[in-house]
Amino acid sequence: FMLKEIYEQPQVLGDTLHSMFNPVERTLTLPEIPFDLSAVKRVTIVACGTSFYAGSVARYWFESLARVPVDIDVASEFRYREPVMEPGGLALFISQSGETADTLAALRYCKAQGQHIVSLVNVTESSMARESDAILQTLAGPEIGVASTKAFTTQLMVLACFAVALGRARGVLSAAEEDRLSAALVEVPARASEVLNHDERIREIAEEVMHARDVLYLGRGSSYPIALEGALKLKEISYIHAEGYAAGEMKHGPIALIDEKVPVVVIAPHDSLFEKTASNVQEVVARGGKVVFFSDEHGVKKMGQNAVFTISLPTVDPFVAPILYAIPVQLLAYHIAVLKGTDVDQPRNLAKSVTV
Ligand code: F1P
Repeated sequence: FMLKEIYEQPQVLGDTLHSMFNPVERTLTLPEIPFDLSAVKRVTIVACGTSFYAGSVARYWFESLARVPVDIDVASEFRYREPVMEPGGLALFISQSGETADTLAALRYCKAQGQHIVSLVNVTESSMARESDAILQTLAGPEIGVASTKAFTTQLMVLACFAVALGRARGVLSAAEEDRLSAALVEVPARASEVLNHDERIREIAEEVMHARDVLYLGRGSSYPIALEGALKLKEISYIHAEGYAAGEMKHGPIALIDEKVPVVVIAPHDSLFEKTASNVQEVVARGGKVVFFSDEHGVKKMGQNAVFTISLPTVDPFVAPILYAIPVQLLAYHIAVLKGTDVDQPRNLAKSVTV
């Protein structure tokens, strides 16, 4: 199922986008939100696992495009730390299943704190959807593979549209900026198909990486949660130890782990943070780390010679890069797991939905 679901992504990303975006009039229409988005002073995002990383990307989008303060936490911490919340905030819960126990408990806590409750789910007949003031939905359909793939990228698509809508409602996005962002979103399904063309090359990279005991993933800005998600995917299905780090954190500790046996997967679209990430890559290379470099034409031209493996992904507006860069990290984990002979659809110790 996992590979099938990875390959469905261009289609379900298009379906999800078109449920919110009119390509002819180039306007974004969200499902009905029964409260005033323009009055929202704070957004709190709560989720678990891969859904938490989708929320972590959304934090960058909400802050930069809507200039709204954002809190984010994993539900298993949030629900027990009893956060202080001003009534009238927007609390956003992200869950493929809509049934994850910790996320549901966090939702109920936020409701008691007078928050407007919005859930982003794949399944609208779910507990979270029922208990929410507004529902955002991916059109990915139910996901069968335990490791989340199409749910993640479609969650990102919805969150990107929501960020634009929030920016517009708060009056911080100009019409020209909204046009640029919309154009970038419209391109995503076609660019996602192009990313899938790198599948065979990623399988070749997997043949090398599969022998590692530890793998590090690095990213900066909105690529940082993609690094975290890449590491999670690899752990979940191949049982190789992997960690994601903010690229700039390397020198604060993790760089001590680097030697010629450690593959370092770098998520580096050529955006405004690229040069900073590039200097982190040089630090890794200087210590013998084997860099797997996911970038685009510009990025590969500048830094590719430092990497052992490079993949040149389509050049896109940096806004939508996290949606596209999620796909090669899914494929890398998938191929490593298949080469190692693990059951990618039913990884040991994992349940699709954690309801207790
Ligand atoms: C959250 C989640 C999934 C993960 C695994 C366990 O589920 O952590 O991201 O792949 O299946 O549960 P959900 O709240 O998004 O349904």
